[in-house]
Parts: sequence; structure tokens; C-alpha cells
Amino acid sequence: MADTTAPTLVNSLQSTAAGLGGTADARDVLKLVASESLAAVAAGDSLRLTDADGTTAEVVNGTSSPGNATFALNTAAETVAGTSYPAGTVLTITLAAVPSAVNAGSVAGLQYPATIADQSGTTDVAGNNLSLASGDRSIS
Ligand SMILES: [Ca+2]
Ligand SMILES: [Ca+2]
Repeated sequence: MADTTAPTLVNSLQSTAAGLGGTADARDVLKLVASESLAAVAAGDSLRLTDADGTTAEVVNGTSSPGNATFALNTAAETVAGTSYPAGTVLTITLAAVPSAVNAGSVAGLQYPATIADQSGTTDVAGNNLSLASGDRSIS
């Protein structure tokens, strides 16, 4: 039977805070745990994030413009916040630069907690897009 169920996020958090502690910038590391195995990452996969003051910014997988981060899927079981998750379900995003602002907001920069508002390119192995209609969309 074909898998038509969209993956959701069961946990989203910041695992490493680099640079400014409350602001998204280079070398911050984010972990997004999916409800099922995800398909391989690709250059251009992106997340659109918002914060409380109205900043909207994009994190894009890739080392050349518009890329500003590295996305990686775990290849073995990985423990996040005390729970072990199987291979292919933990997406680690390491920021290489300040996320690209789409809308500046009233306070410059993307502050935590940031909410995942939209995404492109992240699917399960059957190609169902990651759903942000439910699940843990808040990164703090
Ligand atoms: Ca930071
Ligand atoms: Ca802001």
C-alpha cells in the first residue's frame, strides 16, 4: 500500500547556540526530528522561519548562494533531548551564515524561539511533503 501520510515534526530544537545566544547566526545547529524516515537532502532544500517581532528569514541548504546552511540526515540512530530516533529521521541544520531575511521585522535578525512557517524540499521517502499543519514547529 502506498504511503500517503505526510511526515510531521515530533521535536524541533536548537542543539548548539553559537554567536549571539538568542539570535540565529553562523554555526548555530538546529535539530528537526521527523515522524518517519525522510528522503535524502538536496541543495536548495529550505525552511522559512518567523519570529515574534515579525522577522521572516530563510535557511537554505547549500554552500553557494542562496545556500546558507548545511542540511544532513542521521545515518544511524541518534539521541535528541534524551530520546533515540532511528536513522533518517533527524535532520541536522548547521547555519553557515545569518538566515536570509525576507522581511526584516521590528527587531533585526531572527530571534529564538523561531517558528517553522513553511518549507521546500523536505519529504518522506515516498515523496510526501513535510507537513507543518501540526507537530513541533517551534525552535528554541
Ligand atoms: Ca546564535
Ligand atoms: Ca527579529
